[in-house]
Formats: sequence, structure tokens, C-alpha cells
Amino acid sequence: MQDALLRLQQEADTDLAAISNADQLESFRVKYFGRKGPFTQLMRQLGAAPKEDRPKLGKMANELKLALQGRFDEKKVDLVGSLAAAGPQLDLSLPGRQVPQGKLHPVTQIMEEICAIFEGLGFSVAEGPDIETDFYNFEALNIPAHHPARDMHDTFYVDDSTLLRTHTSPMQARVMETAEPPLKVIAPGKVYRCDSDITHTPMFHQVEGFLVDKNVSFADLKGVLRVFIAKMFDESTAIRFRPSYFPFTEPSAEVDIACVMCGGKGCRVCKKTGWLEILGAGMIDPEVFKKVNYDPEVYSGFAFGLGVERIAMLKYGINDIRLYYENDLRFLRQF
Ligand code: FA5
Repeated sequence: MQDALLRLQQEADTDLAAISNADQLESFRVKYFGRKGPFTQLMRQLGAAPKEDRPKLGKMANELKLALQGRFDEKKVDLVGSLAAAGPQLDLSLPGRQVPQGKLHPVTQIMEEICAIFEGLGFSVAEGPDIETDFYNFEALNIPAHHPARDMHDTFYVDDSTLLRTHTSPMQARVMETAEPPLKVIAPGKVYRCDSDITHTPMFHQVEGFLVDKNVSFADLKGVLRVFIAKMFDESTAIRFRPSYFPFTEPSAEVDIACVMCGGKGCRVCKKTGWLEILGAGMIDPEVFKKVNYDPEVYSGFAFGLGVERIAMLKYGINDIRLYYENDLRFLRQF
């Protein structure tokens, strides 16, 4: 048995010296230290050895196994080190992982552009709640209950007196009741209406603007809007003021811009009219001033509310407003 142990040691040392990769290392481990390995066999044969030799042989086998285990561990450390030194196990031809870059939504970009133009004209920015009371959305704007103008708004009601604001005009009353004229304010934000087709979405954005002072006239309104449209599009962009009706302005107008899809010839987007409506405007009605305790004999003012998605459609030549909200990255990445 002693001879068998010595032979085993020699054989194991030769095998260990020949190891040059991780697979061979693993095969060695299984061969010598596995459950069916030579040490297990030798221990079983120990029972057949003369009784007085057994402790010596057992000790020898154990020492041999431990020493071999030590040399195996050293070999393992050397091999891992030399594999690492031979260079990283990386495939440098693999393409790198791209970190996707986020961008502002096109409607947000246009919204910021609109606000920057008005801020450049001296307007300050005010923000208010999306969930609004019936009072600010309607009553304060001279639209009492049962007024037919309420039908124009396709309102989402939360309960009898609370709703999702249908326009940004409630900000007129909210700001005016807390500040004294002169005022020059824009109020950007989301608004909601039960409405959906190629030029309407149930949630869209408006920017409200209003200016209150002494001796403000309709000419001031036209001047401000013309400057805005020239800056947003270009000097040559055709616009028209069309008489209209809003209960909170008198006189009132809707402002159209020449359809950029068809150059004003008439198409599906402009419903064959050659024009696209982008905003509503007018001189603030004295009834609105009375609700916020402004003296209509002293002060006058104008207000306008523009549709941000409509402007984004014109600016980017998009013919269906719903594309903005389908979250198709192929569409959004273009901006
Ligand atoms: C109003 O909302 C008034 N509050 C505007 C106003 C403010 C008038 C101040 C006078 C003084 P109107 O419902 O027309 O008006 O909407 C204004 C603009 O929002 C429209 O010109 C249009 O560009 C846009 N708009 C209206 N409905 C939708 C919709 N469902 N989807 C997208 N844009 C819309």
C-alpha cells in the first residue's frame, strides 16, 4: 500500500504539472479529489492492511492528500493569474452598450418656445391647478350655470362643483383676485375636453395671456399677437382675425394662421378652408373685472388663449395631432 501511495503521488504531480487551462484543472480535481478518486479507494483498502500498519498508512495517505490539495490550490492561483495577465477575456469587437439619451417632448419644446417669446415681451408666468372649481372655470368668466357657452367646452366633471379645467382662462380670475393692475401675465398648462379627431385631443395644452392696465386697446392685442406669430413662425406668415364670441371677452376674435400643409389652398387638415385656428382672444369683459373688484371704468385689458399642439403641428408640418400622444419613438425622435 505504501508503494501504491508513492506511485499515486508521482502520477498526480505529473498530471498537475501538465495543467494549462481551467478545464484541465477541473478534470484534475474530479479525478483526484472526487468521491470515486484514488484516495477514497485507498482508504477502503486500509482495512485489508495488517492492523499494526493501519495508523501509519492512514496518516501517510492523509498527509499526501493534504499536500496534493495545497499544490493544487497553488496551481489554481497561478493559472488564474496567468490567464488574467494574458489579457482580458473580452470580445472587443462587440458593439458598446448605448446609453439612450432622453429629450423633451415636442409639445414641451414648443411650450417653452412660446413662453420664452412672451417673457421676452415682459410677461411673467403664473401656474394653476388642472383640477379646477366650476367657479373659476366658468362663473368667474361670466359663464353662469345653464349658460349655453358651457356646451362649447365638453367638460369632464369630477363632481357637481369640480372639473378638469377646459381652458387656461380660469387663471385670469385667479391672478386678478390676488394682484392689482398693471398686469402682464401668461399661464401655460394642460387642459381637458371630451374631444378627439385629427385636430383635437382630450388633453392638450394652452397658454393663456392677459394684460390689464389703463387705456389698453384691441390694437395692443393685435400688436402683441402679430409680434408673437412673426417670432414663432416668420414675418411673412399670413394671419387673420375672425370675429367670434367668448362670454369673458368683448369684442372677441379667433386668430387663424395660413395652413402650412397646403399653403392655404385647402386640405384635410384645415378642413378645406386654407386656415387653421390657433387661438381665441378679445378685450376682457367688464363683467370679469367686476368679479375681481377691478373698476371697468378705470381699467381695460386683453386676453388670449392659444393651443400649443396646433402651433406645434404648424411648426413641424404634422397633419394629425394624435401622433403627439401615441408615444411612438420613431415619431418622437424626429424632434
Ligand atoms: C378657449 O379655450 C378660450 N379660453 C380662449 C380665450 C382666452 C379666448 C382668452 C378669449 C380670451 P377655444 O375653445 O377656442 O378657446 O380654444 C383655444 C385654442 O385651443 C383653439 O384655438 C385651439 O388651438 C385649441 N384647442 C381647442 N380645443 C382643442 C383640442 N381638443 N385639442 C387641441 N387643441 C384644441
